[in-house]
Amino acid sequence: MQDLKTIAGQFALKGAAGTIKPLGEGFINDTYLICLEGESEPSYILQRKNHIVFPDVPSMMDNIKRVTEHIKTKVSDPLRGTLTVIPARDGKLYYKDGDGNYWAVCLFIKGSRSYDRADTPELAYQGGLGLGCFHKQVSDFKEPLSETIKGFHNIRWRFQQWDEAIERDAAGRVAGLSEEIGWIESRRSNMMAFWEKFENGIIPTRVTHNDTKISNFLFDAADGSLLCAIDLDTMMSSTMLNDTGDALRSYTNTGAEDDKDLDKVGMSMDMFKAYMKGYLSVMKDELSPVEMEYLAFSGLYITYEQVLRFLMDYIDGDTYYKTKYPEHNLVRTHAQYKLLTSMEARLDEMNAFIKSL
Ligand code: ADP
Ligand code: GN1
Ligand code: MG
Repeated sequence: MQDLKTIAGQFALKGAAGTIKPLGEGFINDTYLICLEGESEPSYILQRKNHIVFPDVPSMMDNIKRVTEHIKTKVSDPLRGTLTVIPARDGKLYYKDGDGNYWAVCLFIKGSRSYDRADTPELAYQGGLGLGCFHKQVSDFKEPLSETIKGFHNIRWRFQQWDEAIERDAAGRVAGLSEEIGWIESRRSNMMAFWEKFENGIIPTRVTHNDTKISNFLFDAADGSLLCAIDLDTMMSSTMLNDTGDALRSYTNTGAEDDKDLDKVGMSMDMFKAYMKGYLSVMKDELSPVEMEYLAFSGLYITYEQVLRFLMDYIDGDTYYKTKYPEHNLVRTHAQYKLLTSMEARLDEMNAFIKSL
């Protein structure tokens, strides 16, 4: 791999790159902070985009550029209200190095911070507001977006991958996982029934983010208020319920996504209420009755899908998600399953709260 300074030098930066340091805990891309020479504050974010996961990086960057330009026309501060893509010196939105790696740069949003978990209802409220604002900003974006990952939240496609993974049993782990596989199979028809409503057009198609965990939003470091949605690689056309679902999976969890202590994992109604208040304060009048009806269920859907994806990756021998230790994907599976059962137990309560709003 070329050295990072040479790679950064391919982009139209406002000076020479000084220090470049790794950042973050993302499971898919590699992220770095670029400080310009002589400066100690970062000015840019450099990312190596995982082109196995995202097979068409140029189209993905084109999605991001077009949607962020659209959002910029709607926010009071275009440099902090969304990402700003910095092109390469040849005008492309990415740079492909000699080893076939794809790189992209965006402006570092100064005075921002992100969180790994929501521990106050105020933060959950801001997060809900953030997703609501994002959905509203893109609601009149009518141009087609390319599908950056095939069937990303399409459970019909995920079941096809799942059946193939079980059949392949690449890591020889299937025999020891009958309980976990049962968790998936016992809910299969219920989850398919939901997705069929989207396939049949009963649930509408919108521009969606698809990776709305808390760390993919930036907040103002000074006052905690919402700035913008980031990590826009998975933006595609789908149902907004993917986004509320993934957000509920993330914001309402009282433990970590990969908590080994299952007693810590569960769904917090307080965070749920705060998140929904924030989200619906922007989106209430935009949603169709069927979207409203499935708002609470969306958390179950995406958490279920996440259990399936972590378990499937474990069955495949850990080829998709970055892992820190050999059983990591199985630990994630158990923690997300605990969260799922906790959500299931609170579904009626969640629905009642949404009605009350
Ligand atoms: P990954 O795909 O690895 O999850 P992200 O795009 O989510 O990468 O970035 C990882 C982290 O880097 C974010 O959670 C956030 O803390 C920080 N970050 C990313 N982009 C920016 C930006 N433009 N300005 C400031 N911080 C950023
Ligand atoms: C991945 O890239 P990152 O870390 O924001 C994954 C999400 C999962 C998430 C689980 C492209 O998100 O779908 O929900 O991990 N992104 C992709 O934490 O697969
Ligand atoms: Mg991220």
